[in-house]
Amino acid sequence: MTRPHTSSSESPLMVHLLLCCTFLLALAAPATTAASVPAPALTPAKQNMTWDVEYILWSPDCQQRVMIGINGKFPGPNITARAGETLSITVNNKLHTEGLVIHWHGMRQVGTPWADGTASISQCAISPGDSFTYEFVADKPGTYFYHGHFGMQRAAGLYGWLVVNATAEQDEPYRRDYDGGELRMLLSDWYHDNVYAQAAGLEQKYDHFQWVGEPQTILINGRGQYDCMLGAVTRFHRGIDRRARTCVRGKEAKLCGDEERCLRRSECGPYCPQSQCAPVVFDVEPGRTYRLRIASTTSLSALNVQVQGHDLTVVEADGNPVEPFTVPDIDIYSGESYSVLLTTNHTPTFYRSGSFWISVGCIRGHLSVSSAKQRPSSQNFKYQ
Ligand SMILES: [Cu+2]
Repeated sequence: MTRPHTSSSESPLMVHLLLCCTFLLALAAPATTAASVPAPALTPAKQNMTWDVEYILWSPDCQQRVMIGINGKFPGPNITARAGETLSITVNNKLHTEGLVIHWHGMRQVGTPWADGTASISQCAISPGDSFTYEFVADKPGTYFYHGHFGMQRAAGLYGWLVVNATAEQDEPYRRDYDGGELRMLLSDWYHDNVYAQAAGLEQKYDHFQWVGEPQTILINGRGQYDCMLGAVTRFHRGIDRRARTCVRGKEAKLCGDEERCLRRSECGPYCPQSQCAPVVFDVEPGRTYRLRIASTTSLSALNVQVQGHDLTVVEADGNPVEPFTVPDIDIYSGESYSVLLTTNHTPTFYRSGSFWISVGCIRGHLSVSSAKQRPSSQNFKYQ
């Protein structure tokens, strides 16, 4: 494999990346560890699922749009399988006006090429009102995802995780190198123009290939905050604001539940944790190593991922173990996936009282002089 391009956090490139970034907060040492995925329990040899695929109204970046959801939600259900397990997924096309297929990105489909989910190649698209059952063996451990593979349905939100864990007999070489559990980041680019407008611009007979432009928001696990730039973090604007009780849920400000702590992202929010566009927070403990799975379902955007103050050791790429190597940040292109190990090796005080940002930004092919002179806004951060 090719070693990913890396860049110093002080470089002009990084300055520019920060300008188009979506940010995600990594917090330390609260009581809960809800975002950490525990070691999976043993699962039966076959999983059966039934999915209704339909249009939904959703606010992935706090702006409501029409999306394609599964069983009423976006992103689609997480699939976590054990290697060798059979997955049987019945897909009901409730889109009414368009065909549908679902592709299992990275699955080898040994003996089941008909289940690959590529329209007009391995199958005819599922007609509106019809159903189709995909059945295949998730045979190889690794970090994968699934997505719509008809028209631009993936860009409309039709995707989700497909993670295959190794069995006890299959020794992933890095299995014993992390003790903190798993964290997951499924990345995508989100455009406010709907996918039909995007497709029309690309395909129109005259003056074709008009691209919709840069995405309005980068989504992390299906969530982003439109038009929210990273700003100064002050004592009263920490990632989790325990004082605020009135939070943004969708377009409206509402009281969060008694058990909920509001989430704040710099000058945006605060958000109820249950909001569709609440910032993603990973609760971590100091002195542990986590396996962070990263995958990109973007339409076009190449992304750069950096965890403030933490190096990343790459151990898996596209379902294949790699010779571990450590980088300050990692580029990820559409369709790629990685596992990186992240060690929370700062002093425990940092994690108890402060927070670290994870930045996910678009990689661009040029720099302007003016932006290169600006300092990254993350320089304003203080741990308090
Ligand atoms: Cu794919």
